[in-house]
Amino acid sequence: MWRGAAAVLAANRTGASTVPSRSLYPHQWSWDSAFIAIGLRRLDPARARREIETLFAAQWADGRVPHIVFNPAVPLDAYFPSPDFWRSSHAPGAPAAPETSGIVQPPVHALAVWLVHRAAPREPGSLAFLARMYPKLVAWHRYLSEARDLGGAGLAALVHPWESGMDNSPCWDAPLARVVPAPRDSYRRADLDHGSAEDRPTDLDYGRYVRLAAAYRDSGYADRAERPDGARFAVEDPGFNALLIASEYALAAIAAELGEDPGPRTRRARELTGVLVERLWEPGAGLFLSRDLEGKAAKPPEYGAAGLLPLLLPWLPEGIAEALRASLRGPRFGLGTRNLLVPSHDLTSPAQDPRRYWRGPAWFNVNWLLLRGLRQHGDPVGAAALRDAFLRTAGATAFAEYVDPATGRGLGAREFGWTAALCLDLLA
Ligand code: 9WN
Repeated sequence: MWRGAAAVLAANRTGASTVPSRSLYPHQWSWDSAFIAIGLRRLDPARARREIETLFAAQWADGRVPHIVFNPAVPLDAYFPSPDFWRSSHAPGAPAAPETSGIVQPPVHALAVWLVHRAAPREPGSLAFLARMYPKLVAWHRYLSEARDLGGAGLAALVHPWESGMDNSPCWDAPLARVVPAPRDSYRRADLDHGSAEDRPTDLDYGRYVRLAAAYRDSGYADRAERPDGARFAVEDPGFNALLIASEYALAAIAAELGEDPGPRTRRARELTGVLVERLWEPGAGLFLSRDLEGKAAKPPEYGAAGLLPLLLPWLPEGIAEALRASLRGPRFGLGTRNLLVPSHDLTSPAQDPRRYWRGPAWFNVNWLLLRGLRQHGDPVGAAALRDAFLRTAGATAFAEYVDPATGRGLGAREFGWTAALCLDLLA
């Protein structure tokens, strides 16, 4: 299995970075590269460092880290939306090269940087890597905490479903229902050249993704610009913000390693945890819920696996970690009863679909994060069982992009980057 996973990362390597999938995703993706680096640190720490530094070489002047860094050698029609859609090199503050998208993805990077360093702390180059990354990570977190504080309480808001990394989660159905889809003949879905239409988001979803991304682009990627009716989306996502907080703790550890005072970053992480709980915790459900900043809360609410991710945090107010662990095993997620792995969406929701992308299948990065959460909160037995199911399922599906959570049947792409990388991490 180790050799198989390493072979996937070798095959997906393109120059200084790694693609999620040769067929479906032939460029560099932001949170994919963070997870890929977490696995690569077990194999080749220098390559893990390079993976992250290549991504941050495309950071914008305002601190944002784009969700895609395009490889100029890949034909434009291999992936949609392509660089000619985003037109980043004409956008204020974006690098002149390479071309990138203008939206972001979950900020798992500081955590990845810290874990990469911890794997080989005495290796020549590792401390210098930390020192180079620290100000870039600080700028990235500042962008999220200032420009993206659209709700005014301190959490980062998302302006596009792709930013959650969980594109077509039912959590976005209500906020997306207000978005007027772009005409179907105004773009070409390259994803359907490689993926099966039943496993991917629908045409209606895509029309809305295109509308939102085009309106954001046309505003010059300005987060507070007025956008037309039918082209607005702003949500606070518990998964994205939990990763921001986990990364704040990692920044504190990096600061200490560099001889700086970690206090302000630790305080910020705890303060943000308080805001997360105050704004998004649903005690009745034992889960965190996303908040729609443009309209009323969906009724009934939709519970996604993102609402479990705060389990990753080292400090939570009393009772919350226990409630999250109970939710993992309860009727909504069925871990250890109905399911081998944690599904991406609530099993009791009518919107649940065990094969369609982020509406039910299990994803390996989410399961890896929850496994860390179980370890963190005193459940080594649960974590060991999840690790076992993770490795067996990834191995049996040729490192699938996602799987049916009950049967483990592989779905989406195979030889998927973060699936292979996170196997290496769990095997090490
Ligand atoms: C849009 C690359 C990315 C992941 C996301 C996943 C999917 C892209 C797409 O693939 O999104 O960013 O084209 O569907 O949803 O989490 O980072 O693997």
